[in-house]
Amino acid sequence: MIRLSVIVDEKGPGVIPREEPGPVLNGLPTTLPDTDPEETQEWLESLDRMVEADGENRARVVLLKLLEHARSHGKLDVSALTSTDYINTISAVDEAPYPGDEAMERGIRRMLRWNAAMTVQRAQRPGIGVGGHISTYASAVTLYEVGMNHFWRGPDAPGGGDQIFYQGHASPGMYARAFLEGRLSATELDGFRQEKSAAPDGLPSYPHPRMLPKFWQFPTVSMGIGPMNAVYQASFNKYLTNRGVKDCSDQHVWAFLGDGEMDEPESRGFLQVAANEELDNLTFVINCNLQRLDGPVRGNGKIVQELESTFRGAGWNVIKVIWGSGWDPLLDADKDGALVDLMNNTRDGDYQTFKANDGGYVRREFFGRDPRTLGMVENWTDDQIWALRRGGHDYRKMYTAYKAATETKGAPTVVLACTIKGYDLGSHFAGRNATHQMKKMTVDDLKAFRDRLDIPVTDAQLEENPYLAPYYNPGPEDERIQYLLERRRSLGGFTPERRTTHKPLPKPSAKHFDGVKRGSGKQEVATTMAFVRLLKDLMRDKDFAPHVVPIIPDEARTFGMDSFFPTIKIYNPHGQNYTPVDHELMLSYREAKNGQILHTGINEAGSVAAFTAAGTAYATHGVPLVPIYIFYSMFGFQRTGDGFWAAGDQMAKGFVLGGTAGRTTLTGEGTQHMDGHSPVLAATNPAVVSYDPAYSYEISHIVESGLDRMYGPADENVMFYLTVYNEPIVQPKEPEGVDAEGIVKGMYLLAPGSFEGVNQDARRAQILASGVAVPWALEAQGLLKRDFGVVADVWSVTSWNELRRDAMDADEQAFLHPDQGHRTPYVTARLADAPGPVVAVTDYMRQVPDQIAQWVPGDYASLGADGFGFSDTRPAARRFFHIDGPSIAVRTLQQLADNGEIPEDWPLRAAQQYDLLNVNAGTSGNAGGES
Ligand SMILES: Cc1ncc(C[n+]2csc(CCOP(=O)(O)OP(=O)(O)O)c2C)c(N)n1
Ligand SMILES: [Mg+2]
Repeated sequence: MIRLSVIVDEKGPGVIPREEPGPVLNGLPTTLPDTDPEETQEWLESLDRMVEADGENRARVVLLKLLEHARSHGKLDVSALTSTDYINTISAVDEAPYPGDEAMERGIRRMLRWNAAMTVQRAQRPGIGVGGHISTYASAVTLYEVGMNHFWRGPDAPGGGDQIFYQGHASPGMYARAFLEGRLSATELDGFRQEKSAAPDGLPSYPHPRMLPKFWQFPTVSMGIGPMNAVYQASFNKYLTNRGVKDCSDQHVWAFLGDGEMDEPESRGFLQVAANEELDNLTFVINCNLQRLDGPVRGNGKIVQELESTFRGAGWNVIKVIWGSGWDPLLDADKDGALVDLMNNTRDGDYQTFKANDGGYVRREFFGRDPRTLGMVENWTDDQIWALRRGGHDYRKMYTAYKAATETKGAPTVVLACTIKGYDLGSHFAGRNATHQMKKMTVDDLKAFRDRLDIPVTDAQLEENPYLAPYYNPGPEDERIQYLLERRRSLGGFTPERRTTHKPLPKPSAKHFDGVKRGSGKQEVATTMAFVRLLKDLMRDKDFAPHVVPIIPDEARTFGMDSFFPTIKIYNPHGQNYTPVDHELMLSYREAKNGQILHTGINEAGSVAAFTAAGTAYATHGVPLVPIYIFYSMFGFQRTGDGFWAAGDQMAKGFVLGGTAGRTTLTGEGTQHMDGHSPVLAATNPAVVSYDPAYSYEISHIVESGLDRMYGPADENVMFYLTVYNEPIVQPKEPEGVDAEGIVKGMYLLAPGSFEGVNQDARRAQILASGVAVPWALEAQGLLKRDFGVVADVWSVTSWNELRRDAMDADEQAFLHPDQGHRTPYVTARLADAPGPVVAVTDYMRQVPDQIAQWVPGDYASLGADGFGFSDTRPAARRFFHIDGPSIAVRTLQQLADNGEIPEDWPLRAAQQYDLLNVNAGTSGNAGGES
């Protein structure tokens, strides 16, 4: 029987209970026409005879060969198997000759193993005890070293360097290598996980570019982010090549992942992207040590087989490296398939247990399960059996796999390499369930480890203090070190290494920022449209335009960006091989190989990954780019916050636009769409500078300042987040002499209250509002004056968060340098002379304006849309949350009444006058706007 499945269960090992022929899982579609049933029957019977005469195994081999042969015809259109036997994909006879000096490389691996383990061990010394991981790198050394010595191009390689996503918690291995390469000192290794207390020699626990910017390129340790970002990095490299921005055709993306990590939905979520785009510049290497943190990944099943099916099904090229060369003669002698059967039918949980025991156990519990396999090893000693290795510890097998991976055209490749977690660390570590978390070796562990690795360290040195067991670096004269340096030189330099030299970004000329400052005349235009208009104007700048990377997850029409389709076109590596249904229209759907728009589909996570690749191209490729990623604001930081966190770590630059923002603005969409908190979430990311602009001219100033901060002299690694709305309003012309500095810093006086028609001693108040709430504030200003003679000033607060950060910075300075005086925070200074109580309002939860509460002089009250959103009209929703014009007016009156400035019954009078508790009485807001 062809084993189509991957699960071992009690009904029959190696087969899931789907033996019955049927139309759905195992059978053929019943509609398949059989034009010659007699002939078909003859074929079936000849198969039956073969099973009888030559046995099941032989019949199976013939069938598989037949299938392979049929596929090689190309025209027969027979599907591939989704999984193959539990053996290496590339057989021993097809192995490539190993190009390296094996003894030399063995010596290097040993030093690396030792130094990586000692980096963690020493970090447990008394008084430090900062943790770390030993077993992961121990299992993966060979996977890395074959790449380091033979495949990975460094940054000086003629076609540019490869991009390698190192498995996060294998970082001690990368540090250990940099130590042998002379790039890191022993003092720096001793600063592992002590980034501040050991500064300037501290090393971050994991790959964090922001923390070690000249070393790490890609943050990976939040599981699932690495696989996502690697797919999009590879995709983006092709995009750059296809657009003619930079030729990346000699650059390969490698992602090192854990088998446990593959359980994250993100890890498998973009396999189809890689396959559809034929990313043959991408290789995943999955370290299948069969364990995750707590225990086995698939104790009852087989993770390698499961992953093989998943990847094959998605269209990847799969290379399994399960067994080391020691198994080759056994497999060669396995004429009746007994050994392969055994391999197929052994569960991962048992494989793990074998390697936590000894050779005798493996003989009994593995080979002993079938007399034929037991016979195969009858002349072997237990030690010989024990020396049989997993494929991921066999550098020749790994070399062959990588070679095949890099030579494959038209598809991405995954290498599934089997290893032992805690390999070579001794019986306390290898294959143990607790091994992931173990970070301390005993003196005996250390001695045995040293002996196995042949490291010249004495017993006395280890006994003196096991937590100060010395590193070992024989120095640059040593032939192994020379070999290692020569290998890296010939491959184009060290990796990982992060560089940031890039050409300057051509700044768009000032006139392109001016168009939207003229306002929209009588037309009502939402701020989203205003932004798109600005973008269009900026794209007229011929020098700047090619640097823009618009990223849209299937919302271009919502945001009015479909007008870009025919001009800058949607990127598709295959071009457009069909006639678009709307080809006769001006705004036709246009895909092109050199398209500029990254249209990611309904895929916010992939969009952030693409944003990250584009926003860090200044470093990864030396090309300054400006990604502009626009999404439904509810599906941004909430859905993909961890991706943005990684983008911040990777120091991405660019603009993110939260479209259809606000809790009451996206009229009628309901609670999963009504964003009342994205500014709060954005505020948690220190790399994000967020704004909530009200008008198009504010947007213009903010975007200009963003470009300047990112690519001007300050060269800040920041992402700008702008919330933009879909509610059409008249966009005012920029006021004469507008306070541009205030717009960028976070607030400016938009509409000073007028005393016309009231006395100079009229009661005063300040209304602070942002984004879509500014018109309600202006409405309240009118009501207060008309109905109560109160003169209120209205401020547009473009960024509550920037005001807060500025104030925190002032506090920090005062705290640290009390002798240098206390700088007044911007918000405090602006409101210092503003008379009357302050009322703040937004279309978000109160926490947004409450950010600045402690720095506002005088009384402060906030209104907000706390709780779940719901579907309704804008005026009803605003009245419900009590954030509309009349609500602001009443809250202001309450403040004044509390202060004894007006009669205490005025607020109630006002509430009655405005019918405040009647949701149907709300009038603040327009209808219309896309959603
Ligand atoms: C999103 C996320 N969840 C949990 C963790 C904590 N964590 C770190 S390593 C690890 C186990 C990793 O197992 P595997 O991927 O198989 O890697 P191995 O060490 O076995 O190579 C876990 C759960 C994390 N880093 N990221
Ligand atoms: Mg694992």
